[in-house]
Amino acid sequence: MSEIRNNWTLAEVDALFALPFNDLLFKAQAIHRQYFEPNKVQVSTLLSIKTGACPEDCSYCSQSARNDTGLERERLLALEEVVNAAQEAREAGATRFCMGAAWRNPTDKSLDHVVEMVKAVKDLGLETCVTLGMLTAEQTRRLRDAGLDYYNHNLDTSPEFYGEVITTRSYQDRLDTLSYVREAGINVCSGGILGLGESATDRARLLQELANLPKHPESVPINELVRIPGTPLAENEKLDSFDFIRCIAVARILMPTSYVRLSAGRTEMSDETQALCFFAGANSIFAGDRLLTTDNPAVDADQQLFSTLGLEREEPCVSV
Ligand code: SAM
Ligand code: DTB
Ligand code: SF4
Repeated sequence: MSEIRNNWTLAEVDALFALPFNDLLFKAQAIHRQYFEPNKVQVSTLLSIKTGACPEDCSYCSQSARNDTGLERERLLALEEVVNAAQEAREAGATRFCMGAAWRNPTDKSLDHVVEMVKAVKDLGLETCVTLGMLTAEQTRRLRDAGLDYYNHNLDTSPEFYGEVITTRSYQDRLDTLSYVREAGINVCSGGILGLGESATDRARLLQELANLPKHPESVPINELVRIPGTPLAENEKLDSFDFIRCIAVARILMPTSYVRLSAGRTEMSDETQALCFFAGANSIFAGDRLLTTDNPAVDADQQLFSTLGLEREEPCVSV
């Protein structure tokens, strides 16, 4: 078994990126097979439970109040709407339901509603995940007591490039929230976005930061930037597909037991690129026609791709 390490040096991560493509993918696939069934993919579905008018200035995001993206702001959804969407996701084969809110942080009152949502979605036999921005230690414990399985909070990019992307919340704020989630005993979901205009070193540093957390996140979403008109990054150049695939492979090697999720950006990826991502060790996706505010491949198209590649959805691990 390959060793689980939390002390990767940048030189080691750079050396992985410098491997010939075939050597890198072979290594990633070999490690993947030590810890996971090679043809199983975990499937999550997303729902935006509170959309738009976010006070943060994340330059990639359709939901920042600073970005004129034409997005309609919506209030927190009612419990019934959330349960209906979760039921649909379960019927479509998802095992985890992820609820996202465009908040800098939840108020204690809004958290009351989210707690109800978590309990109701869990009662359907789905795993639960929420992404609500920064949390206090006390709020994190409330979510744990509600039975929350995962909290998503991304590092997004390297600490060095971070200030070019977001100025209203610091890297340390993000690390603090992640440490509360870890301390509360909730599974950590944390990853980043590629294609923000970062350098190859920034990508290596992002993966190094994730892999050197005191414990690896159980879930590592790797997003390709969705270039949204009205955001400052709308005209960014599309990331080279091989650079994206290499990042998936390096994430797999650095964090052998984590689920690596091929996340946002799949509508712009060919089936062949996605197939190489799975070969490189990605073993989780978001399925469903929408991500939070943007499109995702149609469920039928994903089903077709799974069938072409002989991939199967992982079974739910929570019983109804
Ligand atoms: N407001 C909360 C927060 O930022 O923590 C939760 C929702 S936020 C939309 C969750 C994550 O989605 C972000 O951290 C970012 O990594 C990802 N994301 C947002 N917009 C994106 C885009 N245009 N392309 C790719 N990923 C994006
Ligand atoms: C994550 O890393 N990616 C998801 C989820 N965690 C919350 C969000 C992707 C959002 C893509 C842009 C949108 O749909 O607004
Ligand atoms: Fe707000 Fe999250 Fe979008 Fe940043 S990524 S603007 S915090 S919704």
